[in-house]
Amino acid sequence: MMTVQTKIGSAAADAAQVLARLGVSEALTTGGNRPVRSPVTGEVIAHVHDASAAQTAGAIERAHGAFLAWRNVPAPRRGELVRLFGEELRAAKADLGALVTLEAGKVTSEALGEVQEMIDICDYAVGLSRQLFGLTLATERPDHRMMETWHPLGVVGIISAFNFPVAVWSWNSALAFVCGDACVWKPSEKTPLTALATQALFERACAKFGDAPAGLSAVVIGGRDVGETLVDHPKVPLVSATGSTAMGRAVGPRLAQRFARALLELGGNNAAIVAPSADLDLALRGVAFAAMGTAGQRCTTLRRLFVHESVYDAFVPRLKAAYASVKVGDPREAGTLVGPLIDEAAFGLMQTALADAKAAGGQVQGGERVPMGEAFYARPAVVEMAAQTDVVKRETFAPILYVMKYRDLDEAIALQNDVPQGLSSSIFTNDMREAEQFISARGSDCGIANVNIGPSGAEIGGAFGGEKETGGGREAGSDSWKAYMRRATNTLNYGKTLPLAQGVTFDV
Ligand code: UN1
Repeated sequence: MMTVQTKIGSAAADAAQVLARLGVSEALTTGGNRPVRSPVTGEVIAHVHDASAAQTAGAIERAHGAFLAWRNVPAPRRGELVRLFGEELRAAKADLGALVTLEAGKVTSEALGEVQEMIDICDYAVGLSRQLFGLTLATERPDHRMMETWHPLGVVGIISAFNFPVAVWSWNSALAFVCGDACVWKPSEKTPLTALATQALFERACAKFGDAPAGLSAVVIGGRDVGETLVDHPKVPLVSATGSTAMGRAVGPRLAQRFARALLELGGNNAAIVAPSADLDLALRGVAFAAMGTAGQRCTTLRRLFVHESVYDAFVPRLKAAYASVKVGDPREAGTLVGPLIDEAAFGLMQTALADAKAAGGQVQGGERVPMGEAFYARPAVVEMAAQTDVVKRETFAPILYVMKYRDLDEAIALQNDVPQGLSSSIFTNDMREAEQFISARGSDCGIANVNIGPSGAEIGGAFGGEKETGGGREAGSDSWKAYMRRATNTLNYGKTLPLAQGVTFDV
């Protein structure tokens, strides 16, 4: 059996120190009903307290009260709070990154990248706070003006997943705060500590800001019941939920039932195409990061690879060599590229998928457990498949890359689109026609379609999200802010007569 250096016992001590530096009160992370396990060592590192249904409803009511005041604060002043929060994140980047590593298992560089993504969206939101604009539209009536105004929406419920335990919250909340909303956050049950730390940093920013209304941001920890309270509460007009398609299928209809808005970021089953003209060195790096980074636990992770038959034998052996050599281990150690899976269940799902792939004729390399105490580490797996069978079409949240050979680009695009999910996609090619076809109307059907970069690792400036079972939501950049506001169309008559639209007459 392979022996791997373990650091059992050190994750809990590290977590306690980092939490203290981040300003999280010990009372929040000790003595609670819910154990928090570090995927790095498998140890329990804290016991947090679940919110009851009444406490969750109380947080929503307080947030609603905060919203009633916050909506009157000019948007650029609201931006000032987000600017201060961004400063707190800059100052605490190393500590919050370390906590992301301890709680979600990300390697240090990716954990710091996650905090950087929060800082980036704060900067973006600060600028946006002076750009919440509406249109002025031509009217058919003389001496009239028609325009759109955008108003704060209310309390935004945010349900986040373990794999981006803090960045995805910030995509939503940074925009929501400048838009004049309040936020109530239910973090993943697996990653409540990073949420509590983020909330502590936000409270520091509020103290510096001076007069932010109490309850503008709240964290409610718990399981499904807490999520349901958020989803069903009449004072929550928007719920932004990131997680599995199964979760979205439960949340979406409940929100629709009360005509609330849903912003859903659900599963992905992202593909890349390596075309005959591809720069194979660049493609290798792009594929390796997208498929093995974050131990295959990004919603944008590359899971399916279509390689043209003319470059298959030149490319796939190199890819397999990269898989065999990549360092799997403690994410805190320099040089580690693949950290742990989040828990035993994730490892189990990975093994089931690999068994299914083998049964379907797949040639599997990797996937075995790397022994490291109670934690679940696995070597990333590359699986050569003759066809896109059922196991390839389902999302397994683990580092498994299915590789298939293709002959014709139309066929490869059809296969890439032939899955229920539609988040991200990419093509590696130096042929301009192929690149343009891939991003055209008859190309990728995903919300994100890239050329010569992998499907993961998006910047915050673009709208992030996907189609089909990915849920259709768009977060972060571009015009995503509109989801956090309500639009009013205003028609103003500055004349002395009352002409009716469509030439209607109604003389009394
Ligand atoms: C997610 O996995 O839920 O594009 C979000 C990326 C990251 C965000 C992923 N910026 O991979």
